[in-house]
Amino acid sequence: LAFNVALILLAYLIGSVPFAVVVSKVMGLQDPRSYGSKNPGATNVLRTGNKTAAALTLLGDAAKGWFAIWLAEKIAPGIPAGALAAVALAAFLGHLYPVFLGFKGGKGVATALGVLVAIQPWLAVATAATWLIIAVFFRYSSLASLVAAFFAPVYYVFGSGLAWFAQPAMGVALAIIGVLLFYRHRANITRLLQGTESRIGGGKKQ
Ligand code: NKO
Repeated sequence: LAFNVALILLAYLIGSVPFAVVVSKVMGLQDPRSYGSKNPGATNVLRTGNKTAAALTLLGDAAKGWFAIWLAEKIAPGIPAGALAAVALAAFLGHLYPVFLGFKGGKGVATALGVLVAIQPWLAVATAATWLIIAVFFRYSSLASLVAAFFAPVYYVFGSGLAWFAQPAMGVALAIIGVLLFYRHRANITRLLQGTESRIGGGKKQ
C-alpha cells in the first residue's frame, strides 16, 4: 500500500510541472498567468501569437499525463486497476493544483488527453477528434474542451463494452476528471453564455 501511495504522490508531482509557465519562461515570453484568461495552458499561451510555444505547452502538459501512468506501470507491473486509476487522477490533479505554483494551476485539458493516450490510444484519438471538430466549427477552445470532456467517459464506457463494469475504477476516474474539467471552466462557461468568450485566432481581448 505504501508503495502505491508513493506512486500516486509521484504522479501528482509529475502532473504539477506547469509547462505553460516553464515554456514561456524559457522562450522569453510573458507569464501566461498575467494575460488573456490568466490560465497556464496551451490556449492562453497561443494568445501571445507564438504557435511554437503553444504547441510545446500542449505537448509537455499532455506528455506528463501519459508519462505518469507509463512510469507507474513500468515501476509496478501488474499494478491494481484501482491504484492505476488513482495515479491517473493524481497526475491530473497535479496540473490543476500544482505544488510548484502555490496550488493555482490550469484546467487540465491537455493533461487529461495524455492520460487518455496512456489508458487507451483509440479513446485519445476519438476524444481529440471531438475537440478538433468543435474547435474548427465554433473556434472556441473552451467549448471544444467541454464537449470533449463530456464525451470521453461516454466513449470509454461504450468502447470497452461490459468490461468497464467488472473493473470500474478507471471509468470512475475519467468521470471525475470530466466533472473537474467542467468545474475548472466555469468562468469560460459564463463567457460562452454571455457571448464574450475569445475565439481561437480571434485576438479578442477579455
Ligand atoms: O485560456 O481559458 P482558456 O480559453 O488550453 O483555455 C480553455 C482551454 C484550456 O485548455 C487548454 C489545453 C488545450 C488543449 C487542446 C487539445 C485537446 C484535445 C483533447 C481534449 C481532451 C479532453 C479530455 C477529457 C477527459 C475526460 O479549454
